[in-house]
Amino acid sequence: TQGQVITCKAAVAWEPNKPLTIEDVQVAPPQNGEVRVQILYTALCHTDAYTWSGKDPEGLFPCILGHEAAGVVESVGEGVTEIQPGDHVIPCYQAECGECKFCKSGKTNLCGKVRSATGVGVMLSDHKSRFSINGKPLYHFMGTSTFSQYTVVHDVSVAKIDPKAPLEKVCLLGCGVPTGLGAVWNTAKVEAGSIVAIFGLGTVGLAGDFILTKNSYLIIVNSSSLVYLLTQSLTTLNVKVKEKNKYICLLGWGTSVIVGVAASGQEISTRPFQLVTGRVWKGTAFGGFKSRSQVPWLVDKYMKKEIKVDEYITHNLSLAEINKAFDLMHEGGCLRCVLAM
Ligand code: AHE
Ligand code: ZN
Ligand code: ZN
Repeated sequence: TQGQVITCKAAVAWEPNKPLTIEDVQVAPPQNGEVRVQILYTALCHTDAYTWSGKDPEGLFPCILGHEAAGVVESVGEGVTEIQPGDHVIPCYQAECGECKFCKSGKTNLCGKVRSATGVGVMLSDHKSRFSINGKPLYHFMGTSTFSQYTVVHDVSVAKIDPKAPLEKVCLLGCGVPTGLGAVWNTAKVEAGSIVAIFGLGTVGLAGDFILTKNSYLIIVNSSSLVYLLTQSLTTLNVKVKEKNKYICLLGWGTSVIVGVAASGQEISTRPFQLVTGRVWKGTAFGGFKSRSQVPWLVDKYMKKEIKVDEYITHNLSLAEINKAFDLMHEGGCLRCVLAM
């Protein structure tokens, strides 16, 4: 298949809120600096639902959604040196090129190399899509598009992992679990003995909860009721709830960390007094983890049983059942649903 167009199944989002349809799509060979990956397992995250809903200002249709997955490299384009066919990988929506001013700063996990292309649903080298149906292009999503049996990603957006790791589990290390862990470890830098409140107990919130209970006091806070809290993912919390968590920050150094997405036009605000008095208000993307260097490290931690992953998987379905998987997610009794491709 190397160098050839692959026809495979993918779930296509034709327009906002219209059920996804499983289609035969054509996946072009990887170009310079690109990798074609056979996706074996993908999970769903609320951000997929958010973009599907039409509320994402960067949302483009028709597209192939999906960004929390694991698979095996099928082929690589020219100039790709660090990844080979057969490597086990996790696609990463946050790239790490190691060379841009952001990567070199040592201050952030954000990378500037491919973001301008991934934000408009295309590949960097020629600003085109590698996906099509009978010649009609489909947009990429978050540089990952994992709701397809084959996808093409930038080489800077793919983490090579231990081939012994179970792909049907570690696919979760592509988004939700690292976001929760990293919000605590990297962004809030929670110290032993801290008092911490988590708003929302989806996969992201629970991932933070799990590591916090070891060394801190955890309060579970929600505006309405515990039932609501236990059935909502952090990503879906509205901006009013996101805003509220600053009010409980401790004077002097209390820190509020914002995670997840909000619809186009929605904003958060605060009285200057909150910041003048030393409260810190920040956010985190992918928990502050550098993707290519730290996702393999998270996989190793999972293999050593130092972090949990299996516990977040409440449902297993197939790609053909993807609309049902979205329904489950909205019903609330589901943390992560993993689809076998
Ligand atoms: N397109 C959205 C932005 C979406 C967003 O903020 N995404 C998060 C990850 S959500 C994972 O479930 C993120 O890390 N963003 C960093 C980045 O570079 O996109 C919008 O609102 O415009
Ligand atoms: Zn996500
Ligand atoms: Zn970079």
